[in-house]
Amino acid sequence: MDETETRCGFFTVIGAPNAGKSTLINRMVGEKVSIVSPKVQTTRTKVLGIMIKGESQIVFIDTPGIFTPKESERLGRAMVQAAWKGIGEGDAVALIVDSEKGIGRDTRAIIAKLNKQERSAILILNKVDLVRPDMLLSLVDELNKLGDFTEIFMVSALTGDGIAELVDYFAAQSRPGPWMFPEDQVSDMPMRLLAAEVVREKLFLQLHQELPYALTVETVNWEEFKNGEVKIDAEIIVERENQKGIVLGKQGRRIKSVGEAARIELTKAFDRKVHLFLRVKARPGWTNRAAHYRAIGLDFPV
Ligand SMILES: Nc1nc2c(ncn2[C@@H]2O[C@H](COP(=O)(O)OP(=O)(O)OP(=O)(O)O)[C@@H](O)[C@H]2O)c(=O)[nH]1
Ligand SMILES: [Mg+2]
Repeated sequence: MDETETRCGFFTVIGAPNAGKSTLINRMVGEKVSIVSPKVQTTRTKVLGIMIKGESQIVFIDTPGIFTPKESERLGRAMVQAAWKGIGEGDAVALIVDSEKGIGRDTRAIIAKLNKQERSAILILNKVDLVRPDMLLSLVDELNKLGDFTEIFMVSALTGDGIAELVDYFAAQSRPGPWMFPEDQVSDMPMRLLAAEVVREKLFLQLHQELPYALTVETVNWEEFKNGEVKIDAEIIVERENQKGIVLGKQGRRIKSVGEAARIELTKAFDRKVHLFLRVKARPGWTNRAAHYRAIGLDFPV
């Protein structure tokens, strides 16, 4: 496309944990670029989702959910810091609110901080499939009293309701200028990191209580064969020896099931046969080691 006609916009998507930020971006981009789970704090780092609409290239910056981490929670602090940093990188901010959950403590704190920074935002009420319309209207009233919203949308990232209008809006808000990414690019995530993220998603889906938060996943080896197949070795790093058994499961059934689900998804994502090998390692205090933060694109120290 002729550069004089193109437009480009960067939009940072923020919100409380579990509001549906990643689901929404995946839905708009039309491909899974960011992992999703029913648990809070699934996204740990900034992830780009990129799409073309007409002459506009729209870049969404997915961010970790913003909450108030304890002083001792270093990973949590790094995640929240990455989210606020993401805000500085976009042309505009879109605040996602879970309309079923309403205005919780986290959303309230986010709006307060936006106000302090004198930053207006686009408000997106998500999960409208779960609430009655009259509830939505009172939620909008309440939110309008708290913050400065330039535009309000009501959508369901799950069903796709309201998404087309939202994408049109982002396209129209994009500014004249060259596209910043190749036309077919949907994400900025390197394949090695994507492999680790998909494994982590399956662990989030299959493990419970504190364990998902005690682990990280790293791709340690990536080998491509002449026939196009790829062999990926990934390590699941937990904090304590006694957590290894839970990740492995009885007779290794849990890790087998995680590996199988991840392999199926990666085969689709990479469009080639994937051989995935998972190992579990205990590394006490990994949340205090810089290398594990850099591996997923987080700053350290925080
Ligand atoms: N019913 C319904 N569920 C949704 C909708 N959007 C997202 N969800 C669900 O909400 C949960 C959280 O979705 P995510 O996309 O991981 O949320 P997130 O805001 O990225 O969460 P963090 O990365 O942890 O901050 C998942 O179980 C989604 O399936 C929606 O519009 N309707
Ligand atoms: Mg997310």
